[in-house]
Amino acid sequence: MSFRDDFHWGAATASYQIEGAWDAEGKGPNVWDRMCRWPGKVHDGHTGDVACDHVNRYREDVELMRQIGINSYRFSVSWSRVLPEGTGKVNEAGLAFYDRLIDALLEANVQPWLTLFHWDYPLALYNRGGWLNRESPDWFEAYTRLLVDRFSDRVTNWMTLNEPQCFIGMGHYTGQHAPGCKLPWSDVLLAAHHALMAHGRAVSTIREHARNTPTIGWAPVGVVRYPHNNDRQYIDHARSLMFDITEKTHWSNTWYSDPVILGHYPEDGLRLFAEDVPNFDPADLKVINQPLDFYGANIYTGAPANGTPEIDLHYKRPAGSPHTLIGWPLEPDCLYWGPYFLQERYKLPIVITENGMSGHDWVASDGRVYDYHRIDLASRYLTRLRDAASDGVDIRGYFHWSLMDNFEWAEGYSQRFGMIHVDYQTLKRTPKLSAHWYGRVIESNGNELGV
Ligand code: GCO
Repeated sequence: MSFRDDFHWGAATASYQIEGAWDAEGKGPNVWDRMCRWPGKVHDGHTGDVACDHVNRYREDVELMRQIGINSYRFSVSWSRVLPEGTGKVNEAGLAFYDRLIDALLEANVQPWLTLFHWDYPLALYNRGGWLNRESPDWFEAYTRLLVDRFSDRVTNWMTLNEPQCFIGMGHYTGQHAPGCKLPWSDVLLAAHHALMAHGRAVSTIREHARNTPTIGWAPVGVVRYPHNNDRQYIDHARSLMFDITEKTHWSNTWYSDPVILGHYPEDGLRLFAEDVPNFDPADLKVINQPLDFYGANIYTGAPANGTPEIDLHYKRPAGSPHTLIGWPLEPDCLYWGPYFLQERYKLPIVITENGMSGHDWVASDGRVYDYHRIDLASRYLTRLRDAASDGVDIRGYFHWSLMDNFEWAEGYSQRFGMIHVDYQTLKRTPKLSAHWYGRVIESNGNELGV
């Protein structure tokens, strides 16, 4: 068995990380535009002002997608580009940009997969309380409606939120990401609750108003654990490390996905967070819990479980273990067991909405980019994903993060995640060896994964 014939072979990006044109043609500022201007917050004072200049170079980028041979492209819409104040006045020039992008994708036979929110929250709404405001789900619903009315004749694949664990946890608890808040747990959980309501309202809006039958999912992230061998006890240990909430953390899978898919917050989390859990109306859970068509999983790494309590959440690897430039350990098994456990718990088809690595990639003197590490990593991870598919996990697609090098949030441009190299001075694009390799993988529908 291999991947399905209709497998979605894709690459992913996000608006703030690639678009640039930060104040062009009526776009309003977002929380990242602001945070990049605070000294010390982003590596070397980098900003997304220009990024990959994708707003002006999208045609070239779509042409590169066509050349690589991907059939699906995951991107996000910049909320404040289409609604400069987050609500109310519509910026036609912003919508027109996404019209052009979507049309170019369809012309190139690349299916658009649209993420509604990948972290670039409108500053005007942040100034009204942001995710802490009980009205924030209404704002998100109105924004969703605008996109559905405009794009659902051509877009059928929708994702609501990207990684609530990050924009809530790192944005509102640790403060490393925009909007840069360090709030007490009670506020963090309230912001999370509103974001989950926004998700639910968006799903209902898409279902109700899309012109073509939509396929709807979301793209959370979370801890992935795998058994160190296939003994029942290790499998059970890995599952419990992946799903049980035993300490206060914003990385939990279940705190976010249980309400969304199972309709309730997890008991262990409720006990642990106790008085910090917001006093919400039980009817909120009905809003949050909407049927989904797939579970989008962003998976980069994981850790083993071998049944001994010391291999707990804070597993330390032996010295010298392989890891990527950003420091994430090479763990191909996470692309078998992550989807396996997620499907077992949530009973939804799985789409890998992100997977990839950052490396020390540069253009060699012969003009090529020799990113053998990325090829090796993707080959090993895809092999395990294919094993999962053969063993019956319903895997619908794989989106490599990222199509091209881009602005890696607090790390600025120091981390290159792309299959296409971007020279940030000239904005020249150079497909890396991995892009050529990925094209061959796609041609063989994942049967040829050799390096
Ligand atoms: C995330 C985001 C992406 C990142 C990528 C690499 O997972 O943090 O979805 O925007 O750039 O994951 O860190």
